[in-house]
Amino acid sequence: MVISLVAAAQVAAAGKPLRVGFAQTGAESAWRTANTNSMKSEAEKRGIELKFADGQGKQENQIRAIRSFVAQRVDAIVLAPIVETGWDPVLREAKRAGIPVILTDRSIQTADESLYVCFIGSDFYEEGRMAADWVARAVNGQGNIIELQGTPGSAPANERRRAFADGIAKHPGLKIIDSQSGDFRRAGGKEVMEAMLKKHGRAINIVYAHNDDMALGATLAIEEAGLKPGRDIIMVSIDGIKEAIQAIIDGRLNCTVECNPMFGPKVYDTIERLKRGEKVERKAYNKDLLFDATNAREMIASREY
Ligand code: GZL
Repeated sequence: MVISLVAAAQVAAAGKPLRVGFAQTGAESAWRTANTNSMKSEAEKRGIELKFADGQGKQENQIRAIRSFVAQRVDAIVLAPIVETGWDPVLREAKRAGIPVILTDRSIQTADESLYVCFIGSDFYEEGRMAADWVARAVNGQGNIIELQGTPGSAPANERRRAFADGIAKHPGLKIIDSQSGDFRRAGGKEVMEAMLKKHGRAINIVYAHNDDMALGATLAIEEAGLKPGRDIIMVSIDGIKEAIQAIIDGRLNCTVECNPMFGPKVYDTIERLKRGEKVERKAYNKDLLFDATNAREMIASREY
């Protein structure tokens, strides 16, 4: 029986490891480190050839990496886009090369929905809403809030800001008196909090940080100012890293909303389904929990990141 060239190529390809290009945002936070580790360790476990590119916090580095993955003709491209806009030209190059693109962690704004196959990550708006509801209940709807924003232009910063503002709008006694970006970095959270304490002093009742690293950095500034984070100033953030849950147990943080980064398995399952010609969900949201003094002790032992 004569096997066609295409069939022979498919048979040959069937034996070769999957080759995946991953353009990661950077290494700005403990969350990001856990996310990178999940993608790398799961690829190793499955024998997937992962070509990893650290964007180092710059969109142009991620764009360069995607072009390199297209040139290497990988089987799939995974992108955790640092910001929401400016991706159409390079994603059109991947589309022309017939290479599927999967967005993980953060989404993009585009008029051409065909430029990526699906999004896998968390619902940032829901996280911001959960944080706002927790604050409203904790302080009976009264208090001045300092907001530490994530990376300007990023989906998590945009959505968590919008959701939190929508959430506290129902409580006229809650007011965001100042808001500035700490770029999701611990040092950024500390620096911004130092400036906010100088500017607003004891008028600050609550800190809402878009991620735990900035919140933990802010606690250092609050302590250096002779105040007790978690008591003199209520501390609420997002990510759910183990260090933040420990800070809740220690009374230095009050609440963190999970944003689970361990989605390597889900990403590779999706790619393997695509290679088998199966349809995949357009958006696959991770389930996010909330941690505070009522559950931090019982939950910390089971935390993976
Ligand atoms: C959220 C992710 C954010 C985290 C930060 O999915 O994009 O970026 O909340 C990380 O810790 O830096």
